[in-house]
Amino acid sequence: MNHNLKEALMLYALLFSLTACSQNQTNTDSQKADSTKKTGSLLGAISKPLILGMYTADPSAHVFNEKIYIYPSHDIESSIKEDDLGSHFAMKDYHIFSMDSIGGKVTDHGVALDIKDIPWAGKQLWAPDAAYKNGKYYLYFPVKDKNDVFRMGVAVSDKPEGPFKAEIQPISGSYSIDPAVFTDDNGTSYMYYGGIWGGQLQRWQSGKYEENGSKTDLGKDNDPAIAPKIAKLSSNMLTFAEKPRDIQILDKDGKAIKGGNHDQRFFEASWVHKYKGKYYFSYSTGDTHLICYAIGDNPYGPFTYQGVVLKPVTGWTNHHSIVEVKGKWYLFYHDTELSNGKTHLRNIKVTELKYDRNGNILTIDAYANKK
Ligand code: FUB
Repeated sequence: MNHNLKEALMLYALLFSLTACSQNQTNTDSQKADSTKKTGSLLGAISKPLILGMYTADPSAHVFNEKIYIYPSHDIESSIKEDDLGSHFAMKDYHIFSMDSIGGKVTDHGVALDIKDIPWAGKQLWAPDAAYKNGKYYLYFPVKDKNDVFRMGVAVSDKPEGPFKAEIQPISGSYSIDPAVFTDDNGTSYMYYGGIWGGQLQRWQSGKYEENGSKTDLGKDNDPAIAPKIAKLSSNMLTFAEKPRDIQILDKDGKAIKGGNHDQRFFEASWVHKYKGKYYFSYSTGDTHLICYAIGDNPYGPFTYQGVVLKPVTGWTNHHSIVEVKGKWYLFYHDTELSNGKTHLRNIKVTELKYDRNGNILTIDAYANKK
């Protein structure tokens, strides 16, 4: 064999074995994120994807038993055409992940809940959250029922990583998407929720689901924006303890943010955390792709708009959680680095979140390293 050809073949064999090796290490799922594709190469990205073996999104992070647990959506390729209602987000199960520390190894605990084990579910398992009370863990999830109406479900486990067993009915009186459960220092838990457009919240404004209601919030620029919802949870964590109430988001003059203010109005992805005695309500602005926050003095608000937590990330959606780990604060978020920009194939990431001395969150640019 010609010497040059032999060298070329050896190089090819070496490259092939390196690629195969990296695939064996990372691809554990049938919906494979192509981990050989430019991981970490997104221009200026400040963080790398936490999970390479599957697509993950909407990360809700919590510390349970001194470990970090992440409850994300599990994105899959459904081949459903992209539309404004998010039909292309056709997820079917949840995996739960844990880490001993930020930057440490991420463990995939496998399928924690499958849509086929939720008796009332139709399709689209969207962004979940989790909570702990009295020795049990609760997984809250939105899914369309068999009539294509989003409802909130709850599933229970003895362990934070599951597997979880779903209750046989949705939470009575629940609707729309993106549950986020915050437990205050006195042990009372509240569910924050809602999402407009595909999340259907605009169809519930009369108190009942309007099947032929508007697909968006557009065209009502001078009205107060559609409000996210809050409901206290009962002590068994399985039902609402009260009729859901509106959450008011006000501007600095105390006026309700208007529907036309797309840089500040609520779209989806509620999250609440407490910092120095104040309640921080953060959320996505959807079509302007920001994560913003507003501060209040109690869990119900009103919350006064403060600013931007996270600038737009690659892909249409922006969805996050904020959690304290060993005295430092972290933002869990997602972008579309692994799929090279496919909106419905996302990957979760984490970065440190900092406050100034007045408690303002310092805005994060997920691609700040490009400067
Ligand atoms: O993952 C499906 C949906 O996309 C979530 O429920 C929204 O918050 C958006 O991230």
